[in-house]
Amino acid sequence: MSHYVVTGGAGFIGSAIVRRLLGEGARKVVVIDNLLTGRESNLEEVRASIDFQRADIRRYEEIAPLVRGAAAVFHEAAIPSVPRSIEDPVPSHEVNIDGTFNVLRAAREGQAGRVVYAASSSAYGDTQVLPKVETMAPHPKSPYALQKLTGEYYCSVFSQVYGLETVALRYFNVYGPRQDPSSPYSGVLSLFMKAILERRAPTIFGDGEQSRDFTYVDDVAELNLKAARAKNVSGRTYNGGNGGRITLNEAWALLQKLEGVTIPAKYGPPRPGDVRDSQADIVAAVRDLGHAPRFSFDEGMRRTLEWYRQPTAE
Ligand code: UD2
Repeated sequence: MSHYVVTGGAGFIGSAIVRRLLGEGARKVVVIDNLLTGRESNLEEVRASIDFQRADIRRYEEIAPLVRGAAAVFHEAAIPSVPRSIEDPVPSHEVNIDGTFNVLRAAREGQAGRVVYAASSSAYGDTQVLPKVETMAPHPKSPYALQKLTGEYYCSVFSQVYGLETVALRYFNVYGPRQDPSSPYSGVLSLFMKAILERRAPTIFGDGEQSRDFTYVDDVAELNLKAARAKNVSGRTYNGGNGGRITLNEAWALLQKLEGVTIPAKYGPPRPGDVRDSQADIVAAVRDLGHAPRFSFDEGMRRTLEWYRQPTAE
């Protein structure tokens, strides 16, 4: 029986893909995760339905037998974060570039069906024009952005020269339940959620007028499944965003409104490697993959806040 593989399947986005696959009736889902940032608790309610393998994508021999013959591989395992990659570039280089190469090699040698790769909107860097379209030249501003872009190029080259089916999805600041707020490198909205529930001021780096196309995790999981099925897209890269644009000041204001509190944010210096504005043009993803994001920012934030409010969250 052919199976699905989700690398980083115990992580925030990977576990959402696992749940979506099972929801669609997938009978065998193999999760590859080294639990560096992933957590088994993210898979708690589906634990009995999956094959969890604690393995590291940096070690080809660990992952090759697991990937062999897969119907599709969703490659989510990564060390994210722009500032982490600046402060400590070696681990993210090894995981994001060497690890991605290993996954592609394992898929090719093991004759897997298709690799859907978690790329990043950071590849664009600062562009003159918004929204950002896939035809724009990339301008990575950090090791992380470059590493994720390199993965895209590897996907495209494996498609061209080896005939491996690949699709890269440039995620745009994904947020939602299960995003881990426990590290200074965590996604900003998870840090905002934790701060508001603890009635603390968050720190905003810069003036807070930088903007992001915050994309709800279930919309990204759905897009992954569509990308695994779409026809005539091999080797291509698509924006996996929502299409909107919210400033950090707006996001913090919304959380204060939802909680009925007034807590002015603290402001610190701008963060090195930061992109100023980010917004996805989703025309190509809608046309070729059937992308159809369902969650408005308000709705996604409400759902996410409810999740963080649970005593078992984190
Ligand atoms: C980048 C990518 C995103 C994804 C992510 C993975 C862009 C535009 N986006 O997200 O697609 O690949 O990397 O890590 O490149 N901030 C604060 N206070 C905090 C933490 C963050 O103000 O306590 C700011 C930060 O300076 C930035 C914004 O919030 O301007 C978003 O930061 P982030 O780390 O959540 O995500 P970002 O945009 O680096």
